[in-house]
Formats: sequence, C-alpha cells, structure tokens
Amino acid sequence: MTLDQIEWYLKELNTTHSSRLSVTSIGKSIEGRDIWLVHIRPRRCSVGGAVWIEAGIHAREWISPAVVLQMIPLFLEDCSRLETLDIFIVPMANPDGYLYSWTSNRLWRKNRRINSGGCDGVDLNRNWDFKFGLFSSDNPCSEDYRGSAGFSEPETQALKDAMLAVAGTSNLLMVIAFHSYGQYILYPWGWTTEEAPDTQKMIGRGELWATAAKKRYGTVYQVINAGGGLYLASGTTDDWAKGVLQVNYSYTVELRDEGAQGFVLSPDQIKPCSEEVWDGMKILLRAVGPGEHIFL
Ligand code: 0X9
Ligand code: ZN
Repeated sequence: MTLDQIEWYLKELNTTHSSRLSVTSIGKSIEGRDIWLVHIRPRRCSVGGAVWIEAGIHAREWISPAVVLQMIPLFLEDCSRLETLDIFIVPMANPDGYLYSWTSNRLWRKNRRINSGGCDGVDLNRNWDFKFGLFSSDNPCSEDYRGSAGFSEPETQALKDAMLAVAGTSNLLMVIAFHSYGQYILYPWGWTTEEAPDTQKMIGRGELWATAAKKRYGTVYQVINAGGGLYLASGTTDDWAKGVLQVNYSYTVELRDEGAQGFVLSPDQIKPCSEEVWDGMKILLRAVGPGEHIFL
C-alpha cells in the first residue's frame, strides 16, 4: 500500500470497528506526518497483558507494514487467548522515509532529517537512547547514522513515549519490531554478545514461532542472537525494550526473503508471508504471559 492507502485503511478501521479498536496519533514525523497507533482492546476483561508491535521503522522494508497491517483484522476475528490481550500496533513508524522510498529512492532506509553536509536521514533503529552510539555510525552519509543524540528524532521520541505510557498502565509482555530481510527471529542483546535476561525463554518462544511459521509453506526462520548471530548494533528498538522497559520478550523479526529479492520483494509474497507470520504470532502470543507455563 502507498502511505495514503495505509492511512485510508486505518481511518476506515477506526470507524467500522470502533467498539474494539482505536487509531490515534502518537506524534509527528520530522516532516510533520502523523505516526499512528492502533490499539485493539481485549474482547473480555484485560487480564492477558499487552503486546507492542512496531513496523516500518526502515523505509525500504515494505513487507513489514504490509504483514503487520494484515494482522489487524485477524486480531479482531480471533477467539482465543489473544482476545484477552491489549494489542498495540504502529504499522508505519517512519512515514516520511516510506513515502520517499515510493517517490524518490526505493532503497531509502532512514528518516528524512536534513543533516548539514549534504547527506540526509537518521537511522531510527540506531537512535534509541540505550547504549546509544556504541555500534552505529556518526557519519550522516552512512546508512546506520545514529543521529546527533539518543532520541534526537521525533519518530523515536513518539514511539518511546507511547511505549512508556503502555508499560506504565498495563502489563507489557512483549515487544516485536518487524523488519526485512533475512528470515530471522532476533533476540537481544544487539549491543553486546553477552546474554540478556530471559534468553532461554526468548529462544524457546522464538522456536515456537518459527516452527509454526514453517508448517504452512516450509519457510525457515532462524532464531538467533542479534549481536552474536547477526552483527553488533546499538540504539535499536529491541535493546531499548529489553534494557529500559525490561519486557520479558523482545524480538526483531526479519521477514522474507533470504536475499534473492531482498528489500524489493515481489507483491505475490505478501500474502503467504503474512499467513506464515500470523501462524507464528498465534502460538507465540499464547505462550507468553498468564498461562505460559503450559508451554514450558
Ligand atoms: O540493523 C538493523 O537495524 C536490523 N536489520 S535490518 O536489515 N532490517 O536493518 C537488525 C536489528 C537487530 N537488532 C539488534 N541488533 N539489536
Ligand atoms: Zn530494518
């Protein structure tokens, strides 16, 4: 979907499903666009806890918002433990970058901050103020330019304020950020190869996700450590969620594919990718929070 189509769809959901869903703006991007938060309320009393889902922080990773948007009606239809959860979804964390990837540069990654010196954009997934600056670039021309300071960007400020608000009022069980590509379930830390709290639980639940996702089309998602298995990076959503919010479960999911098409994934992969991801999400969400012990 184009940015306009995404916004139209969210407005439509807000009017047609207002009994269980609300769409609000949590702040503005650097070019003044709204960053939308979709809250799906529990059907029954809210005993299940809350889950935060982020998509689209990297502009060119178009499969991320596509897959996450397709989850919204599935959450609304679901009649299982999932209906006891508060689901918070930011389907498009970097609207300016996304628009730019449609109009000017398909492989744009960062936001659209104008830096001095001629190279634009800050990598929003290096801008979170946890271990800020350790493994990221201070060069505005780099794809992983961290910005001038932790939370220098309005997009990451809006995201963290909203996440802090959710964590302050409900039992936030899990944070998942959707990216592409590579087919990985990444668990923290990303800033060090040392082990994060709850590592065995994150691996176990990640494997449940991957096994369920594989059943449908045979797609293999590897469960690996972000820092040790992929590469060291700091100032990321997943590390901030683990280090500051101290959620039990924090993940970055790298969606399809393994590199054949990479960021420019063909549209015929949207539906199968969404289906396998939903299979993974259903089992994962049953295996975190109250009742999770039955999965041990
Ligand atoms: O480098 C990133 O920001 C992510 N990969 S991507 O190709 N989508 O850009 C991975 C982030 C993984 N998390 C940590 N390293 N903490
Ligand atoms: Zn990414």
